[in-house]
Order: sequence, then structure tokens, then C-alpha cells
Amino acid sequence: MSPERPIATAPRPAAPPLDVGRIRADFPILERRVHGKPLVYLDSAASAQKPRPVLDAMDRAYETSYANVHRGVHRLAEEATKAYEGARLRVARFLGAGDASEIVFVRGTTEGINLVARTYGARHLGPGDEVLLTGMEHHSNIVPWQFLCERKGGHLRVVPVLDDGTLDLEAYERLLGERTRIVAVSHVSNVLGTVNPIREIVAAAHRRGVPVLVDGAQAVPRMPVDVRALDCDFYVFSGHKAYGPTGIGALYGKASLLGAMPPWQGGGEMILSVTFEKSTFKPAPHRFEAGTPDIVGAIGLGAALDYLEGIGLEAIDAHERSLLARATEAIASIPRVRVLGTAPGKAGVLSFVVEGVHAHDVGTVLDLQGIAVRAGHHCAQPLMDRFGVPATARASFGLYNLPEEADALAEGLRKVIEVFGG
Ligand code: 7TS
Repeated sequence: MSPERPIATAPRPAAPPLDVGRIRADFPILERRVHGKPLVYLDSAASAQKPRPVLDAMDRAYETSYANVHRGVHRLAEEATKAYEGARLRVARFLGAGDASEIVFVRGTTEGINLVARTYGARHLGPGDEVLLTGMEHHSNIVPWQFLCERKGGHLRVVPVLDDGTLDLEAYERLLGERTRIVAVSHVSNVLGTVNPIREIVAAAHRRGVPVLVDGAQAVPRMPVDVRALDCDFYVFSGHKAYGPTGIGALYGKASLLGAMPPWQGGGEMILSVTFEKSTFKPAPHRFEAGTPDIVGAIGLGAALDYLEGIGLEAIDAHERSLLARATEAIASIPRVRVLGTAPGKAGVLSFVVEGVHAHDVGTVLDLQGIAVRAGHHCAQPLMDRFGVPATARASFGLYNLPEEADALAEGLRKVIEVFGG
């Protein structure tokens, strides 16, 4: 039995267990000690650490093939352009998109959603029209739509979250109405770990002719995603949560939609021609990428997706779920600890509150033991309100976490109870 073998049964038995020992050797930062203790990094949902192949690909690009893209005739410019466009193709394949032109490089999930709200949204939302969200959205899938509604006289409608952290799908069907112009929903909740039934959500919206944007920030790093199988209209994610660099992410949009959307930022590289009277614009995706893009970030993202696929998304999913099951079981017996989000089939995100102790204090005591978790509202204040808590502590698992680290979380929490009075 390998030391990584999970104690709980993984839901996808076909995936072989990960060789976590080998994987960890790819992540130099995991050798760090924090407050004299070995680092236990349980904050991958905020941002994941980076493996050597990603760091190496970026170093290599800067050291050997760096120049600006799309504009030079010289050799380095050609190589950089090829690598950048190669990364676009890589993202397209990873997401199962039909064509690389359906992939727009953006800074991350936040920018991708803002782009859709400012372009597709501005064109299709009128006074009295509605944007349908859910009660578990990250602020980045709320505020851009709020801006849009304020500008256009539209309204947000919100699908309620049930007590276990699943969406009220009956309410969803009712809320999908005559005035709904777009549905925007997270694939996986960053707080509850709920995996939303995107295919059904999309099918219901499409029956009424409404397009769906999926926030895939927490799904892409941990489960296979196929945008064509989901049939979603837009899909966004961030590179930095998927073991890639910060500052880069991608927006997938169906060619028919992207092709009809106006540009949003103006500048170099997105134009066909410019006069002082009028400018014309390139087709998608370049019309949405004004200015010099994050060239090396895109290359790093491509390397991260290679890394993820090399390990296998199904195996990563199964691994994280086994860690989640182990940690959930281990903390269940600790008094005053309550888990938020118990949806069936939830992904590797574990939010909890310790009765009588603020989440920040929980996080601080864990940090002193070398355990990194996130504490706060997780940019999901409406969801905190829904559950009547100001904040939670959240452990999130990644492909490099060990079963012992799930146990360390439970031990750390026992210490929290000790410190704050059992
Ligand atoms: N959507 C979801 C579901 C997220 O979890 C996050 C970031 C975002 C959007 C925004 O991503 P960004 O890369 O554009 O910032 N979530 C978190 C988190 O849970 N803790 O820190 C960031």
C-alpha cells in the first residue's frame, strides 16, 4: 500500500492513485518551513503553487525566445508568436473547444467575466432585462453584472442555495424567464466545494434561448472540463489556480458569440486599420486582446496544462476527493467545528467555522503550526450572509497534498480548541 493511498473510496475508481511523493518533488516551495514547521499548504483554491516545468518553461522563454508577438518579422518575434499562439491552441484543446480562435487570453477569471459583461452584456441587456446568478458566486461573478445592470437599467436575479450547499434547481427553472438575457454560474463553489450540474443548467437555459457563462476558476485545476460537452456559451478560468502563473487566464466563447461581440479595450494589436475618423478591428480573439499580452504567462499556462494532463485530471479529482473525505472525517469528531457545504459529490474544498472563534484566529493558530488555510469571506459575502456567518476558515486541497496533511489539519484544529478554551 503506498503512503498516499486514500482511506476513503474515491468516486472514480478507474483513475490510478497519484504518486504524490514524486509530484511534490516538482514543487520547490513545498520544501519550505514556516514558523519552524514543515509547510502544509492547504490554500490552493486561492492560488496553487507552481511546478518546475512551469517555472522552467517561463525561464526558457525569457532566456531564449523572447520578443513581442504578432508584430516583428525577425526570428525571435516569430518564435515568441508561435509559442504564444501555441499556448492558445493548448488551452483550446484542454477545454475541448472546437478552435483556438474561441480562446481569448485575459488576466484571469475576473477579467474574463468583465469582458463578457462589458461586450456581450452591454449589447444584449436593456432596461428591465435580467442577469441570472446564483447565491454561491464569487464577487467577480457578481460585481461586473451589477455594473452592467446599473448602466443598462437591468436587474440581478439570484438562484438560492439550499442548506447542504446545492443550488435550488426548481427555483432556477422558475427564475429563468422572459427577461433573462444571460445566466452566470460557477462550476465549482470556492467556499462550499459544490459541483454544479452545468450541463442541466445550460440545457434549461438553452430551452429558453438564454446563453450561459460558467466560472470555471475552481473546476479547471481539479476535474476534466469539456466545454462542448457542457455546451456552455462562455467559460472562464485563471491560470494561477491551475498551477500556472499569475496574470493570465482564458475566456472560451462560442465562435458565433465572440464573432458578434464588440471590442472592449482599444489599443494596439486589436485593430485592422486606424484613422482619426474611424477604426476597424480584427476578428476574435485578437480584437479582445489590446496591447502587449502576457506572452510568457501564456507560455507558462500552456506548460501548466501539460503538467495537469500529464498527471490526469480524473486522477487529480479522485485524489482531492479522498483527501477531502479524510479531512472531513477527521474534523467531524472535533467539538465546536461545523462544516459549511455538504453537497453530494463536492470537490476538494473544506470550509468550516469553529464556534466561538473568529476564522482569522483559526487561521493564525493554524499558521503557527505551518498550516496555510484561507480565512475570511472568500469574496463571497452574499453566501456568508446566506449561512449567517461573517467568515469561515477554508482548507483546499491540491494535487500535491498528502493524507498526512489532512490529518495535520485536524490536529491543528484541536490545538485551536485548546488555545481558545475547550
Ligand atoms: N471565481 C471563483 C469561483 C474563484 O474561486 C475565484 C478566486 C475567482 C472567480 C476570481 O479569480 P481571479 O483569479 O480572477 O482572482 N477565488 C479565490 C479564493 O477562493 N481565494 O482567493 C481567491
